[in-house]
Amino acid sequence: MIKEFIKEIDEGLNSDSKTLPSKYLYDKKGDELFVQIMHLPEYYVTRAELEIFKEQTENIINALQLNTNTYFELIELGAGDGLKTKELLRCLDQGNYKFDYIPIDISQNALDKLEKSINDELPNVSVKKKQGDYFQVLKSLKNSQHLKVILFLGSNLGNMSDKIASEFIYKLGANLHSNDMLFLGVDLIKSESIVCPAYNDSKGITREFNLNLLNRINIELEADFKISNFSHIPEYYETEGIARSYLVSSKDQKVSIARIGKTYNFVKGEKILTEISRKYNDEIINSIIEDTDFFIAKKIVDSNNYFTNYVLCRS
Ligand code: AVI
Repeated sequence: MIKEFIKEIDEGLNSDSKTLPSKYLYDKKGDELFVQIMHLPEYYVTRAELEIFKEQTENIINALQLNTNTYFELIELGAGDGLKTKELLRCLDQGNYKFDYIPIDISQNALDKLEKSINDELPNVSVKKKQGDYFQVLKSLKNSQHLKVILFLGSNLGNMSDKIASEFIYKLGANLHSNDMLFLGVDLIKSESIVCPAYNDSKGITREFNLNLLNRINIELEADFKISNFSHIPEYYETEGIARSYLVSSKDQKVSIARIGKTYNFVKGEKILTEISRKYNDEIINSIIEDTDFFIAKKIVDSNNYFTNYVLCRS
């Protein structure tokens, strides 16, 4: 794990346009800050998808073509706090659907917390948590011939480039059978006036979330980043539809990373790309799934037209 961290940080800081992989934003502190982000008034993303799960639960079940006679496995990639999923689980439970809920996550702690809260709130729902890498777990589940419905929510796809997203969806399809479903939640392209504040909130939580990456490198790789010498600067243009978060060096400076044994130079104004958050429309989703085994069967949109949950069917 640490070897990969070292390698990826070194590669990112050595490249002509510096980058740091966004997956490293999520250490313990980063996880806590992201929970705060999800509750921020400016961060509409979580609220918009929650509205779909709350207000259109029956619609979701119909769009997925679930019926009470056919057992299915409801598999969620990334455990999260389950707030949205619990709305669906409640409705499936009340409707006497036959299913197991299988959350997959790399974090055992996140899974344990989620399982406990579902057991408390929905004691009839069977939770079969699986810790590990998404694709390894899906591979192990492939042997069962039961219908599978995969949930990949929260516009997590948006943190991947379109090429990686396409490969990701292709790999999901390779681990499924014909007629299995992927319920994919994505943020839609919208104006700068709505997206920009979501990545630059007035309380500065997103700023802290981004800068925490440098803190993490300081602690885990014994680096000497001076946090006050970097600013959080997000950019988004509606014409392109991609929010990018940068850390920008406010002066010429050198940073040493002891665990790598190297020093890196930063010039004043130099940017480090730490995260992309892609926003979508039908055309982009269609081009992403073009070379995969999925087609769009249905889509559900929130009342503001901010967010879409696509029902993708495995052909
Ligand atoms: C997890 N992911 C979908 C969030 C997003 O909107 O890209 C992460 C995030 N970064 C800053 N704010 C939220």
